[in-house]
Amino acid sequence: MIVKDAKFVTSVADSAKLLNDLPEIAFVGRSNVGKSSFINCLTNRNKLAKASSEPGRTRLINYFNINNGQCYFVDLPGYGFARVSDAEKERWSTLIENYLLQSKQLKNVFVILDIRHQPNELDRLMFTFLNHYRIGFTVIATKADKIKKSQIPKQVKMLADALTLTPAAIYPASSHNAYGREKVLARIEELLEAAKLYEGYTDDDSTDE
Ligand SMILES: Nc1nc2c(ncn2[C@@H]2O[C@H](COP(=O)(O)OP(=O)(O)OP(=O)(O)O)[C@@H](O)[C@H]2O)c(=O)[nH]1
Ligand SMILES: [Mg+2]
Repeated sequence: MIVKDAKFVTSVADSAKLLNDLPEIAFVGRSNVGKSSFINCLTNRNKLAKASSEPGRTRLINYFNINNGQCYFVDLPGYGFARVSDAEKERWSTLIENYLLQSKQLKNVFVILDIRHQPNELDRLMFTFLNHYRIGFTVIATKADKIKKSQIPKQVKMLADALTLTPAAIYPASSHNAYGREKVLARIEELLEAAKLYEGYTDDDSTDE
């Protein structure tokens, strides 16, 4: 996929107002792991999604229209941010959960992890949730610029072992130097194409009645 155009569309605080007119790729992960930065990296737009060194920056579901209708990238609030009230935590997790279960056009969830660290308890819960509801996902190991290039395969293997995945299923990346960007964009293209094929089988748009 070549991102030629990316536009913010809307922020949604209520799962009754989810969009459903384009295929969606959603970005989830721990608070401050780099979800919004990764969307900016993929779209090559510095300030499209609001990123911040303060955790808890993204508080709503943000939709970005990619290439004038090819798909939405959906930026979600992070999980596991300690310094918000229990009520706010509950609101965010309900919003994330409702989004993942109710969005009609969700094609794949990109789970963003920090390449330096083992998945934590909340990351594991997320994978259990996605597996349980059979929601397809892709693992992105970001902040790869924070380690030596020679260490990347070792860290990818560490994450793959922790998640019982094959290392090939994990995409190392960096939003700061765009490492891994092209492979992730190719993956998105593949997912969108596969979703189209699948729709071709399920939609009855045949002309011979
Ligand atoms: N070195 C490095 N820093 C990164 C990378 N990606 C994000 N960051 C930094 O990590 C911090 C958090 O980035 P965000 O993109 O706001 O993270 P987020 O996951 O959207 O955070 P919330 O919306 O609060 O959940 C910022 O200070 C970013 O500059 C990366 O690939 N490399
Ligand atoms: Mg964010």
